[in-house]
Amino acid sequence: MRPKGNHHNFRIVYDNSATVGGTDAAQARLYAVGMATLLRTAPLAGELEDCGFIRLPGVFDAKFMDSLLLRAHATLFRESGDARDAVKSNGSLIHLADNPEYADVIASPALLERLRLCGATDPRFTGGFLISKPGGGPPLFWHQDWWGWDDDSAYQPRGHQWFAMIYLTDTSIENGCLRLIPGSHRRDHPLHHLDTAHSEGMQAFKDPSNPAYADHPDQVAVPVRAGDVLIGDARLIHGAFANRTGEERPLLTLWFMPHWSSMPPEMRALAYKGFMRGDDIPASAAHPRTFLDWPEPLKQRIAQLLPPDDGGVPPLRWNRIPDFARLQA
Ligand SMILES: O=C(O)CCC(=O)C(=O)O
Repeated sequence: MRPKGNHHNFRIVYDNSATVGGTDAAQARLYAVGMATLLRTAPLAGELEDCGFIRLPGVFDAKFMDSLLLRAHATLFRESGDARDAVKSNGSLIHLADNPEYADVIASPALLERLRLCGATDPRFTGGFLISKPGGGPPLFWHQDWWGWDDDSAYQPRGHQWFAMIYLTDTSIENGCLRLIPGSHRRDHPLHHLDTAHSEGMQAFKDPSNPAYADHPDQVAVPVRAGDVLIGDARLIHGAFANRTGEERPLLTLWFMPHWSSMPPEMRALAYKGFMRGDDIPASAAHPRTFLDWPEPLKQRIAQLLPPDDGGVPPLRWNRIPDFARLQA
């Protein structure tokens, strides 16, 4: 299957022959990508614009991945059961501003190089989370993460915010890999019209029968190997399968604005507000820590990626809901 609106030479393959465990996921198509794509820059940017995501294989080596996994298990050990229960659908939602031990991956030269290969002109880091689905954890609800839908540029091919997802173990449909709807960052899709995705009830998995947790015929499963990086457009509809194994499936999601200096100033102001934890994601403290609170030796490690406070411009309205009429049909 090729996503609609394909102007570029896609290297994406949906492997329909793969069988997957469990009846729920039996129809999921698997995503794979040709290695040759990595050798050419412009097609990567085009692929991201057209499809909404890219898998970059083998960015980090096994030793580094093992050290990240060790740190993630330690972070999860400190997280309370109640905090994890409150976001049962996500599995955990641990802000990295509270956990400076991930500074090296945020500022990793290998990651920065891949962002540039995907077309980033002036990438700035605005936040990140450890999202870990425990063994037996339910599916993650369908959602998109973009908050700047009030600006006209949100309806253009080029995305203003990307995720870099770094799964710390191999993933599969069995242990809760990512699933997504290719092209939904620009095209209207029925899943855009579901109830507010980031509500507390949705995060807590209050109503397991909500269609936001269910399989969808358009879904594509994106299993990865530990060390791969998934780059995606914040507007893309995505979720994750349930974890039907007994093991944690940890993920670091890092958020970047790839074109900071050419973003509309009002959008920069809102991105900066989010970076300062003025977003809509509940924090456990009244004044949550920010990356600017890190002591100098830690802050220095990520300094080149931090967004500047441009000041003086009122931010755009925080709006996670697209104007459906302006999405492509
Ligand atoms: O848990 C996952 O696999 C996906 C997490 C996610 O949707 C996100 O980080 O935005």
